Amino acid sequence: VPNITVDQFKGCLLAALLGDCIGALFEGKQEVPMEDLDDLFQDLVNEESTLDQLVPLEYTDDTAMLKSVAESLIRNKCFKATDMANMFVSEYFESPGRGYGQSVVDVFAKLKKVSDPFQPAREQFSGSGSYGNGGAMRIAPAALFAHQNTQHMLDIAAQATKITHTNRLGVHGALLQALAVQKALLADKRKPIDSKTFLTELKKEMKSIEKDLDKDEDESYTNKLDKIRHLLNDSKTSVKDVVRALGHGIAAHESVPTALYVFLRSLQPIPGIECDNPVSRTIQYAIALGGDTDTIATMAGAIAGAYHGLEHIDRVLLGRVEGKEYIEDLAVRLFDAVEKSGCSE
Ligand code: R7I
Ligand code: MG
Ligand code: MG
Ligand code: MG
Repeated sequence: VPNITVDQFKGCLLAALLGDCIGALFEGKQEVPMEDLDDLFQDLVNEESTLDQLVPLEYTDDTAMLKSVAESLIRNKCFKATDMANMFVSEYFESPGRGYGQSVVDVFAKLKKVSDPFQPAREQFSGSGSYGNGGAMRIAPAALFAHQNTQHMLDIAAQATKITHTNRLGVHGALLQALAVQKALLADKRKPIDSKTFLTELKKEMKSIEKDLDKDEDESYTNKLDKIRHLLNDSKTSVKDVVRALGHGIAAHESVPTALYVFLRSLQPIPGIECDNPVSRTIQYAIALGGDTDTIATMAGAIAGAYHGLEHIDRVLLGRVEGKEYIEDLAVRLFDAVEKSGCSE
C-alpha cells in the first residue's frame, strides 16, 4: 500500500487552484498563441516581474465549488447531499460573479426552495440534465477523501455531481476525473507512470461504468480513452489534433478526457513550453489548447498535483493567485478527515 502524504493533497488542490486562476485569463479563446503564453508563464514564475496589473489572479466557479465539496466532506466526515447543496447555494449567492455556467445558476435558485437536493438538477435541459463539466471540475476533493475505497469514491462523486448535473455524460465525466485523480495519487512514485497501463486500467473502470451503453457509442468515455492513447503514441500530435480528437469545450465529454491527455502528455517536455516544472507545464499546456481553459487546466492540474505533490508546486507562481493559504489549509483538513471518515446513517 503506497504511503499517501498530505503534500499530495496540497499538490492536488493547489495545482487545481493554479489551473483555474491562470486558465481564467484565457477562458473562451479558441486559440492561444504558444509564444505569448510561454512569455506570460516566464513572467509569472519570475520573482523580479511585478505584474501589478494582473495579480492577484482571481479564482472562478471551479474553485468556488471545489471548496464547497471539500468543506462539506470535512464537516460531515461523509457525503451529505443537503449540506453540500446548501454550501453550493450560499457560496454562489455570496459571490455570484465568478463565471458560473449559464444554466447551473437556475439550479441554485431552485435549491433554495425545494427539499429534494437532486430535483432541480434533474429538471435542467427539459429533463435530460446538464452535461456541462461543472461536476468534474470540482470533484478532486471527493477523490482524495475516498481514495481508499474506489466504489465509495465513485458513489460520492456521482452523488456530489448530481446536485447540479444529472446527464449521464456529466456524471460519468466526473467519475473519470475522480478515477484519474485517485490513480495519480496512488501511483508508485519510484518509477515513471506508464501511460498505456494508466489508460488501460481507467478503461476497465469506465467500461464497467458505461456497461449499459451501445458498444459503438461514439460519445463514450471508453472510446475517448483510446483516442488519448493514439494521440500520445503519435509524436507529431499538434494542439489542433488534440482539439479535433478530444475537444476543449464546456461539455464534460469535450473536456475531461482532454485534461487527462494533458496530464499524461505533460509528464514529458513539450516543444514551445520552456518551463520544466511538470505541474506548471501541465497547466500551461492545458491553456495552450484554448476553449474552456480554466476548467481543463484545473482538472489536469488536480491530477498532476496529486501525482507530483507539493514539492513541484512553483512557489512564485502560487504567489500570484487568490486563495492559496485557504486552499493549502483545506488540503490539510481534508487529509485529516480521511482518517476520521465514516457515515453513521
Ligand atoms: O457545467 P457548468 O457548471 O459549467 C461549468 C463551466 C466551466 O467552464 C466553468 O469554468 C464555467 O465557465 O462554466 O454549468 P451548466 O450551466 O450546467 O453547463 C454549462 C453549459 O453547458 C450550459 O450553459 C450549456 O451551454 C451547456 N450544456 C448543454 N447544452 C445543451 N444541452 C450543458 N448541458 C447541456 C445540454 O443538455
Ligand atoms: Mg470557471
Ligand atoms: Mg464561463
Ligand atoms: Mg471553465
